[in-house]
Amino acid sequence: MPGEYRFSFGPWNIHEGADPFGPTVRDSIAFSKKLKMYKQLGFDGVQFHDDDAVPDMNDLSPEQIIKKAEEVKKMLDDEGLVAEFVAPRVWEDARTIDGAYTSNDPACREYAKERSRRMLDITDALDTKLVVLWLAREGTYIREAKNSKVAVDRIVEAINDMLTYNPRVKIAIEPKPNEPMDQAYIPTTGHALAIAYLTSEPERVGVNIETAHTILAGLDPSDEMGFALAFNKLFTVHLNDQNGLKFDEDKTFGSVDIRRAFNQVRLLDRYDYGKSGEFVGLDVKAMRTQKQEMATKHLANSRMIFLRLVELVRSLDQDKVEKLIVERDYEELDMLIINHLMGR
Ligand code: GLO
Ligand code: MG
Repeated sequence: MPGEYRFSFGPWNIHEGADPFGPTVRDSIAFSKKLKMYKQLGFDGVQFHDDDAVPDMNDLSPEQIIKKAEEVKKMLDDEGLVAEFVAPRVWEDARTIDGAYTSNDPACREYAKERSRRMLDITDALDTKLVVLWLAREGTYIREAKNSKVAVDRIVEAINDMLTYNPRVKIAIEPKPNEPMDQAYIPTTGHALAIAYLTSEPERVGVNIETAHTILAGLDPSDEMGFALAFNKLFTVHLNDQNGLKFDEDKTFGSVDIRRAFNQVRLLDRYDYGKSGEFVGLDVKAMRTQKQEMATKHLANSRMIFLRLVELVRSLDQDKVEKLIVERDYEELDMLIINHLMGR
């Protein structure tokens, strides 16, 4: 039944609207106020960057960080929410300008590893067992700047360090082919899963597949998800949409290509995604034009579109689909799907 899915988003999905060409256009909303919006919008899970939970954590001792994170856990409990994952934000500090785990400077790499250990303390304090690794600056602007073989060795080494430091967590790598870098080292699901098998504990490393990132890589999101499912590695998802090859748009799920969204939901629903506790995670941004009081519609709408697509997936005449596949009449199958999506 639609409604059995649990949804999550990160506090950065309610944002002020700044882009590379213009300033903020909406007021900041305090984290505690954002938390109050989750249930109202139909969400149960909160995705965290480490410093969403513990701002200015670089200025705090490990003990202070844990204490602050425990306070945040209490805030979640009070709202009836749970933390879905924690991600180390290792792309804003001056020491990660040239990459975090793949920086050419050993002192900078050590900073990134140390910060990741603090992130893993926060993961325990928030009582989640999932880490997301978006490897934002692990890439180059020019090929000559780094050694791509060594970069992979270093990413594996950093992941091994995390696996050893906190044996309770699983790590979901979030591949993305570009932005902010010209070329990222882990651009696709295939790359992420190959990395998983180089680590010391492959069964603890999987992926977070983001719709827009797969499209930026010229791939199909549902096929990428199918690939990860075949390896039992789809630890979580970042659903959204993307209009072609341009900057990472993080549009409302299904708002560009409803059929592409239908196929993602169809696959997730068919393979019981969510039954082992996985969240339907969103990573969506409101349009910059949206006024303050209307700047959460992208979240409620993405969730609603997902649930309506679950209904469409389940009401599709599967016998007809099978028959057309046997007859190899894909023109008719095409029409069947289009008619179904058009409510005919
Ligand atoms: C950016 C990513 C980013 C991550 C988030 C969690 O393109 O999608 O939003 O998902 O920082 O690590
Ligand atoms: Mg994302």
